[in-house]
Amino acid sequence: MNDLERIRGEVLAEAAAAADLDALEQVRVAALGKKGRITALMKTLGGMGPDERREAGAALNLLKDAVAAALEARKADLDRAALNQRLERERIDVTLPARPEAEGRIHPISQTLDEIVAIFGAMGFAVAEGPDIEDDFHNFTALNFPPGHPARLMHDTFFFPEREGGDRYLLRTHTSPVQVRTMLGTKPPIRIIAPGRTYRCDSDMTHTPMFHQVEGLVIDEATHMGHLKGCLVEFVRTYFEIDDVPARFRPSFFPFTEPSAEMDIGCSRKGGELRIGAGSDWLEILGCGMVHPNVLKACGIDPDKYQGFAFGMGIERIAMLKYGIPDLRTFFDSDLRWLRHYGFSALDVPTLPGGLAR
Ligand code: 2U9
Repeated sequence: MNDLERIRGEVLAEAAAAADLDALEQVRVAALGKKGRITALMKTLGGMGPDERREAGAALNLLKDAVAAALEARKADLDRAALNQRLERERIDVTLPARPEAEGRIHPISQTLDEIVAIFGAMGFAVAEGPDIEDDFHNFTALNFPPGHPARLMHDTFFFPEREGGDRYLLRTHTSPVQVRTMLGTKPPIRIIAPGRTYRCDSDMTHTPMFHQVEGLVIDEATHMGHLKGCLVEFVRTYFEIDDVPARFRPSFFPFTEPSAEMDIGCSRKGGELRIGAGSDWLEILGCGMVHPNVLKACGIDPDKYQGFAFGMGIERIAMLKYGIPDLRTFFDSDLRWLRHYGFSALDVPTLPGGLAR
């Protein structure tokens, strides 16, 4: 018994003295490893009679547990100390002013997104986010895509392998699941925009497998199509910084809105150059509509009491239009010369009073 007490004292002292994780591991191996001193004592139990073994076994188990707990506690101390040391070493002063001469540029997608957030933020919209990896319910079923509906196929979905039980995760094909999650978790009134990455298995001159969307959702007891029109006309005028840009709404179809529309803005294509504003041509800019009652129901909202509108647009597309970027695929090339040309200064944060883009 005295031997066990002595071993316990020695191992605990060695653990306390271990200066780092490697030294502590050596203490553990010497005590509890395959050839450790406590393991060796455990092996002697086999040669004992039943009574002696019961008594010695219990004592050895106590010793083993005490040593394991002491090693664990010391490891937690050393881990904490290592982390503190690292935090101290990697400390940066985030209050230091940014260096204007810094060469980094803000990517046009980030800039456009910040502009969109500034515009809708001023109208009282909050930003909502959700996971890129989604399930069938949030990406399709809740949005009134019936099983087997052709619109599901049109989304060119990236699916993950089937799980036990038959269902499979997918990469969201639009940011709409964010609005579904918001409606399931919040009581109206709701006024959000949902910007983020979306994925479709499509790649050519005008499509990339990952692209960015921003969608919006307003739900309350009184919002109607007049509000949708006013909100979106205000958005395009502020975004393109043209006060009198003409706008028109054409009937369209989406499973999740009824009625649905596409919004065009006026432009001119004279001389092969696209100019947004008054002219004889139209340019499609976004899709929108009143949220379908089936969608409200699927998201736990009473369609007899609440209604509202939704809209969606591609961020690359509206960035290309505003900044004259001709080729969609260059957004994802990580070409520094392109970024120096089309990128924005880190200090030019877009605000409505300060101006959106300089
Ligand atoms: C909920 C209810 C309704 C979002 C909407 C569109 C119209 C639309 C496309 C524009 C170009 C996607 O990037 S794009 O290809 N989107 O036209 N999106 S209404 O409607 C919703 C979303 C969520 C719960």
